[in-house]
Amino acid sequence: MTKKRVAIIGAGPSGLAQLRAFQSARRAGEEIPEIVCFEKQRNWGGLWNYTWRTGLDQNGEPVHSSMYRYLWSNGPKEGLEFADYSFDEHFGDKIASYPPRAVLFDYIEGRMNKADVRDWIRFNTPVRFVRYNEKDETFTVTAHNHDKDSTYEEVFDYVICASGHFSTPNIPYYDGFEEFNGRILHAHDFRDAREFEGKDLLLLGSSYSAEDIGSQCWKYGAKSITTSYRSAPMGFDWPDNWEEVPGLVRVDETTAYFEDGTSRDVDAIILCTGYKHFFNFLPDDLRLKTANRLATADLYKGVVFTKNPKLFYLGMQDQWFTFNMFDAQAWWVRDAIMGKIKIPSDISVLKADVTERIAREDAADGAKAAIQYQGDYVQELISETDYPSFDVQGACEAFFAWIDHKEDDVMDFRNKSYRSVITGTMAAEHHTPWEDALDDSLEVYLQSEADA
Ligand code: FAD
Ligand code: NA7
Repeated sequence: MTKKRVAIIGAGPSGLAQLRAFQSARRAGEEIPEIVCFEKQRNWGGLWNYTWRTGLDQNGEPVHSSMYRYLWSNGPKEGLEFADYSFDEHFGDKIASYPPRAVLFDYIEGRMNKADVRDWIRFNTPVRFVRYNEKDETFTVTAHNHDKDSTYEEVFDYVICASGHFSTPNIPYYDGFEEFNGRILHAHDFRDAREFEGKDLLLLGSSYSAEDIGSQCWKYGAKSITTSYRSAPMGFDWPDNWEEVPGLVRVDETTAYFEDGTSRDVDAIILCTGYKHFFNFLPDDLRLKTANRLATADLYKGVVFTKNPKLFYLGMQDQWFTFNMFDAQAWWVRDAIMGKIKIPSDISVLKADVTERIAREDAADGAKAAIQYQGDYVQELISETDYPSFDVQGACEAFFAWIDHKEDDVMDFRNKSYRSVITGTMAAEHHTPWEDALDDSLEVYLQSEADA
């Protein structure tokens, strides 16, 4: 019998979780399908693979990463730790709770190097299109090998889409944008806060990007930050030169005008207005169309595409939990593909599951209830596979404390420490408070108190 073939699209944290899931089954002596992972970038890590580029990459493809210099984890690392590869194992010593991007990239990479599956990935190879073949229930994947500059087709039995959903910017238009004298950019193209030193900045949005890019710019010397909210303010106790104002109405050459009748002169506008689930390589019958929410549309168990259960999506939810949720999903999808978990054949059962998840999310009120909702989801999936069980509730508690710490002081929460739910290790206190730590390199972050 020929081996089943599985295509994974993307080698970010979700796609890598999928590779690790299959590798762990193989290591346990199980017969696994043939795995091919297509990755458009030259390296793995997805958004965590930093690039200075914006716009188009060296191949003319849209740049994937939305991350920027000086980005530190926006939640405690104790909420995302891999259950099969602890921070202690990777770094050999305890580290602080909010590592910068390079440190988390190193951690992601460490687990994959140990799994030794890099040769399952075809780098520099975007998937151009996927077609479902009704006759033999297979998928034809068209990919572009940029090293050879050639496109080719291959046939697979299953497709797992792990291409991320924080890469294609949602870019609104406001009156006067074409007349504004300063720079207007989306968060996706933000790279270095130092560019805005001494400037008056307007940021649109009231979610993670507005909070974090505003904080970066504040830390690296912006003159003032104004954040404009559409629905509700973030409501933190901001530093003196940071103000939250209602929705933007229009701008002219130099000035932004808001719904409350106030105005501000600003030098640049950063649109922290979120991202689109964007899959231009998928036809209508295979393409997920969902809002950015915890209970996505059309995904049974949050991963199986109800309109074609041989197609899976990873990491398409809005995210409190990240790496460990991708693991929970990847182990579950592996077992579904390998026949250890049965996907109901009755589509009404799949749809009912989606409806129930949406209703339950709608009933969850506030951030802590949303965290609990997603924690319960992670728990649900891992209890159906052999993913190493861990104290998911403990991870929820770390997130609850994080929410409280942000309420207390949004410029100080990254100085807090949490206990690992995997090893029990209490995180180190970082040698330098976040506000004063201007060098975000791995080397400096990992220095001991004595060396710093
Ligand atoms: P991605 O990381 O987006 O990876 C998707 C991969 O698919 C990429 O490598 C991409 O090149 C590839 N790909 C896309 N299209 C194709 C194609 N057609 N063919 C082949 N390959 C393709 N999470 C945290 O836990 N902590 C944080 O501090 C944090 N900070 C964040 C900051 C920002 C600015 C953003 C945008 C997100 C942040 N996140 C954070 C959340 C982030 O979504 C996850 O950590 C994680 O990167 C998601 O992994 P993923 O694999 O699902 O998607
Ligand atoms: P989010 O969390 O999707 O938030 C997008 C924000 O942008 C949100 O506050 C929206 O307001 C606002 N928005 C969207 N459209 C508009 C328009 N047209 N005008 C004004 N404001 C608008 O995206 P983020 O980039 O902050 O975070 C994404 C990920 O990056 C996150 O998971 C982190 O890990 C990092 P709303 O509240 O909907 O009215």
